[in-house]
This record gives sequence, C-alpha cells and structure tokens, in this order.
Amino acid sequence: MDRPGPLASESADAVAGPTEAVPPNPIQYARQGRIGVITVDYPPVNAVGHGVRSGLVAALDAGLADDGADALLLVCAGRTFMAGADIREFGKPSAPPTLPEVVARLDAATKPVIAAIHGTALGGGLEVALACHLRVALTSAKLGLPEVKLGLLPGAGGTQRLPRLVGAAKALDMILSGDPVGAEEALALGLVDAVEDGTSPLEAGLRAAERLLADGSRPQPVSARTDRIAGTDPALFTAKRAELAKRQPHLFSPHRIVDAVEAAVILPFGEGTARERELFLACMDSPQRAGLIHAFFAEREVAKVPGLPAGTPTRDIRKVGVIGAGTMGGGIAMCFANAGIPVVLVDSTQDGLERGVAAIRRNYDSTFRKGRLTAAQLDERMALIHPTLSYDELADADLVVEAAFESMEVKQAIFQTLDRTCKPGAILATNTSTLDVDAIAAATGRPQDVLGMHFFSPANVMRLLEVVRGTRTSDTVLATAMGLARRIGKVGVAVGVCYGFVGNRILHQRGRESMALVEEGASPEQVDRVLTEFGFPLGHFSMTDLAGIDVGWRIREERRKAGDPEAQSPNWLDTLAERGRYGQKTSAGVYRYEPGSRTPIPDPEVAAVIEEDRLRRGIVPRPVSDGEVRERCLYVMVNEASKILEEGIAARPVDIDAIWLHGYGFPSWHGGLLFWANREGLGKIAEAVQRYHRDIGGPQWRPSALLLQCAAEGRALGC
Ligand code: 3H9
Repeated sequence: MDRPGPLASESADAVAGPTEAVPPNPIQYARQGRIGVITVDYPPVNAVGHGVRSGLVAALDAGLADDGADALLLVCAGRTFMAGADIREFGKPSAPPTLPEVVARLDAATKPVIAAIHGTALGGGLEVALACHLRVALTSAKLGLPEVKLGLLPGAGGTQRLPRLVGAAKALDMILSGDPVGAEEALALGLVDAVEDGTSPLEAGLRAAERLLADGSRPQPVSARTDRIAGTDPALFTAKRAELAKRQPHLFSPHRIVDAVEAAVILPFGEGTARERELFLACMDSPQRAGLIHAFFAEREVAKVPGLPAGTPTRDIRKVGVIGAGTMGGGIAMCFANAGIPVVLVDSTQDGLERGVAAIRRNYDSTFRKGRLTAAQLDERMALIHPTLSYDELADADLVVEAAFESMEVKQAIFQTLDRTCKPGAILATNTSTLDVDAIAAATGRPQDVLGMHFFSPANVMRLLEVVRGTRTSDTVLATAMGLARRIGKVGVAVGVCYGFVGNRILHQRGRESMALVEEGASPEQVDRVLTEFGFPLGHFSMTDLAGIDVGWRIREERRKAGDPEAQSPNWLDTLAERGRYGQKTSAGVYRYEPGSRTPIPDPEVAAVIEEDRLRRGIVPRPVSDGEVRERCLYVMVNEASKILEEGIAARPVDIDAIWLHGYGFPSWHGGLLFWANREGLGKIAEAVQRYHRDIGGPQWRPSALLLQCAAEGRALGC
C-alpha cells in the first residue's frame, strides 16, 4: 500500500468525543493502485462514534485530495461493517461532525465511493453505505435499519435513501420491523449492487472498484434517484398508520417512521432529509428512546455476573439430558436441539414420552409451515432428540435439566437417581419455579454441580433463563450455565435462591394484589385493561389463563400441604380450577374463549363465582379507580424488587429489569421495572407503599428499607 497512515488521531484528540476514550486510530487511509482505501477499525462493532465520524471525514478529504486515487473504497476491519451509530453517545451533547454531515459529504464526493460490507451493516452503518455510490456485500452479510428497536428512526438519511433503492413499501417493512435482510435478498431488492462469496471484504471491494473504473461509468448517488418512489400509492401510508394504531398504539417512533418515509416520497431529497432530522430529534427526546436503550444494554450487562471473573473456566456441554417430556421439558429439549446440541429426553411413561415427542414435532411442523424452518432442518432437529424411558442413557450427558412435576419429593427422588447415574462433573439443573434449589441439591452428593435453570413457558420461545445459583453451586458451574444460555439464544440472568426466585416472586405479589383488587370490587377485565394500557401484552388474568389456572392451583395445594398459612383459604381461582376451568387450554378460565380463539370474553359465570367469594368473605364491593389498580399492581412489584435487591437475590437493578423484560413482557420502552420506577419517582412510590401498608397491610406492603432509603436520599435504586 502507498501512504499508509492514521488520520483521525489528531482530530479525535483535539475535539474530545462525548463518549469513552476512542482508540488512537479508528480510521486508516491507504492507497492500493488506483483505489484509495478507507478502513474503519473500532472494535468491537465499528460503531460510528465521534472518533469514527471525524476520522471518516478526514479520510474522505485525504482520498479526494489524493491524485493517485480514482475511486475510494470504504471497508471495515474485524468482525463486522459498522453496526450503527455509537449508542453510548445518545442523550449526550453531540460533537461535530454529525452523522448526517458525514453521509452528506460521502454523497457529494467527487470520486466514486464503494462500500464493501461484511458482518452486519446496521443503522447508521448502513446509512453510511447508502450514501456511497456502490455497495458490494459478502454472502454472509446482513443489512438493516434497526433504530425502531431503540425507539428511534434512521436519522442519517436512511428513511430517504432506502425507499429510493427498494421502494417505499419494502423500506417501510424493513424500517418498521428493524429486521435485517441477508445479502442475497439485498441484491434482489437493489439494496446492494453485487454479492461475493469466499473472499475478504477488502478483496471484494477492490474487485468492485476495479470493475467500476474499467467500465468508466459514474453511478448516480442514491439521493438523486426517484425511479423506485415515483408513483407510490398514498394509500400505503394510510394503511400503515391504521395498522400501527391497532398493533403498536403505545410506541412513538413507528408512527414517525411512516411520516419520514412518506416525506421521502412527497418531498424533494433535501426537504425530506430535513423532515427526517426533525422526526429523528423528536424520537431522540422521547422517554421511550431512553427506556429502549436501557433495555438494549441491560440484555448485555446481565451476562457479566458480579463476582464471577470474566475468565472463569467452564465445562464443555456436548450432550444434554432433559427429564420430563411435558410442555416444559419438550420446550427445553427444543432449545438445545435448535442450537445443535443432542438431547436425551426421559419420561417415566411410554405414553408421556410419545405425547411429548408428538408435541415437539407439531411445534416444528408449525414453524416449517410458516417458512421459518426447512424440511431438512426439521429432520435434523428431530433427530437430535432421543426419547427414552431409561435414566441409564444419561450416563454420558454433560448437563441434565430436570423438568418434572413441581413437587419436592418427586424432584429429590430424581436428583438421587441422577447422582447415581450421571458421570462425575455432569451438571444437574432443576427447572423448578418455586422450590428450594439448595434442598434439591442436598439430595445429591455433589451440590457444587447443582443449580437451577428456570426456563419460561413456552420454553422454546421465551428468551429469559433464570440461572439459580445455590448456596454451594461452584463458579465453574454457574459460568457454564451462563455461557450455555447465550449459546442457546437466551438471556441468562444469575439469581439467588428464594421462593419464586426473582421473576415469579415479583409476579406473585402482583398476582396477590390483582386478586385483592378483584375481591374489593374491581373486575378481572378492569385489572387487565389497566395493565395492557401500561403496555403489558397481557393483563394478569389473561396471563393466568394462558399459563393454566391448574398450575397455580397445584402449587397452592403443595403450599397448603406444607402448612403455609397464606395458602390455607381457597380463592375464587381455586373454585374455577375445581370446576375444570383451567384457562385457554379448556376454553374457559377467568374468561371464556370461542373454539380456536385466544380472545378473552368476560363470562357471567366467573362474575358469579367472584360475587359468591366476596359474600363468603363478607366483603361489600366498592368502586376501584384505574389509578388505584395501576399503583397497587405496579408499586407492589417495585417494593418486592427492592427487597430482592436488599437480600442480594438479584445483584443489580438491571438484572431485575432484564428478567421482567424477557420473561414477562414488561414493556421495553419503559426500560424495565426498576428503570421505570426510578423515573416514576421513588419518593412517590415510597409514599404510596407506606400508605397501602397502613391502610391495607400485609407483608407485600411492608416497605422495603432500601426503597425508603433511596427515596429519602433522592437517589435511584442501585446507585
Ligand atoms: C443508529 O444508528 C442511529 C442512526 O440512524 C442515526 C444517527 C444520527 N453502539 O450485541 P453484542 C456493543 S442507532 C455502541 O454482544 P453480537 C455492545 O453493547 C444504532 N455499542 O455482539 C457490546 O458491548 P459489551 C443502530 C454497541 O455479536 C458489544 O458491542 N444499530 C453498539 O451478539 C458487542 O455487542 C443497532 O441498533 C452500538 N451501536 O451482536 C445495532 N452495538 O461487550 C445494535 C453493539 O461491552 N447492535 N455494541 O457488552 C447489535 O444489534 C449487535 O450488537 C450486533 C452484534 C448484531 C451488531
């Protein structure tokens, strides 16, 4: 290469970026023959932060001034093309040049600029590529504008240039879903000009540049094109707005995205870009952006377990056993098979095993019919699951997850058998949702190898995995389970042992309060409406119907048998369960359901059961306001979460946030339970908790000392 050298270091140092220290030379410029090569090298994902932006401008200037360069090639080092603007800079004052300024400079460059894309070109990264004059991608590359997932819209020309390449309808689909497309699809759409296989991005880019120079043509900038947007039917935007009003009424940025893409169609490029900027800044200012970005980082932060050093050794997991072929066990087996890990699925009866395997096949068949799995993949996954009645086949498993009936007696007996059967060093995990993991571990002679792996139903879909660390679980076992969570695509969160761990313990309090509100006079529909208006996909009672009322009923039976005073008096849900109203699976629970439908319909029979229950308890119903429902359902959760922090069952607020985001559908734009609580105001919550403690009483309203302390000191939980 001629004239290699760093360009950004001086300017990056001179104009201090608003984010953490930028590595010395994130951008390099060098010439290869007639091609000036601009290389971005800013690990881990080449995020377009301040140093990269200023470096890009400097490199572009150098390339344009370089008489030996007839074309410029933009390429990235490391595992990916630029994965977007640097999210860590958001919410802080932005230092020039801004990303829109950078892309404007690229667009107007007097020499053709070619982007060579590998890995993921996302958000601002793709917007940079869109401002180049030609795009070549490696076959494995993915391209997308995922800003919507962060509460934003593409703010560096993406809403204006993408429709000009792929048409307004496809652009809307891509920007509203935020999902990337593969290179081949990008080629078919016109998003990239060429796709290359089996080479490096540099090679592919150089070849494309040489072809262009040999051809002598000068590609038109995307901003100058109108062929794909001319004649767009305005009804497209009306239909999208109606769809969003129905499907995403809570979200701010999707509605602005429709406005921005419409602007691309009806306004000249410059005016459309100005409109995009306005709309982008409105999204940036919205509280939803801060919430969604907190959620983004929360998902990554939970992987770093406090007190568990980064390099903790882990064990190899090549073969897994699952005990119990019921709904949970089957779903768990699918999680491993989906990640290519062979599974031995054990059940105690042939009938149970056959039903379980048939359910797994039905699940895969349905994914296949939706086009999300090929026939070959379906066969591969089924072949990875080996059903058996014999525990002996678990002898060489590296990990066994027990997903049997929720009973201490049953689980201890299984763990004794596993202890006898499994090889030394095998990890023994329980999927219990309520039982004491330490008591289960005590049934074995290897408590250091035992932990909880609490999956959420449906296990093959829900992303949360509570990794329950027992008192004697070793670091290696914990680190292995956390690594495995990532490998099977879950968000693993380490938690300690207590009744219900973190997620269900908080859910239990919300459930208790929801039940109390109904006893006092609210209807299940009112409670559910308030929660869905807050943004939960399902209200508490719809969720109970989905999970199955019989599940809670059986757990309460266990607790009744164990003498738990709280579980002694049956409630109206128990009456529904006794009548065989188990929820959606029996088309009747708290609501009734038409055959084949999941739409809950209020049922007078349930209203009568509730009324009888009130009479039996001598309760005279009173009107309950929506405000009271909101406070009691949500603040009781915050109070419990704060106690969980006090007790060290969760290490950080972010762990609780991630658990509720990924296991219980907490609205992501609120950031997570405790992120939301800090914004709602801990003072306000603490005051209400104390008031309910005084007026209603009950352990759920005993104020958390940590909550009171943070509120008094005016600081956020966890700070
Ligand atoms: C945007 O572009 C706005 C513009 O339209 C307009 C501007 C005017 N920034 O996920 P991983 C970190 S909005 C800063 O574990 P993977 C991440 O936190 C942006 N940091 O890896 C993690 O850090 P740590 C649109 C980022 O291989 C590390 O990189 N772009 C960013 O599983 C590794 O990440 C997006 O929304 C970022 N943009 O997945 C893309 N991205 O090691 C967001 C990642 O300290 N990113 N980090 O925990 C992703 O989707 C995934 O990270 C990606 C890699 C697919 C790229």
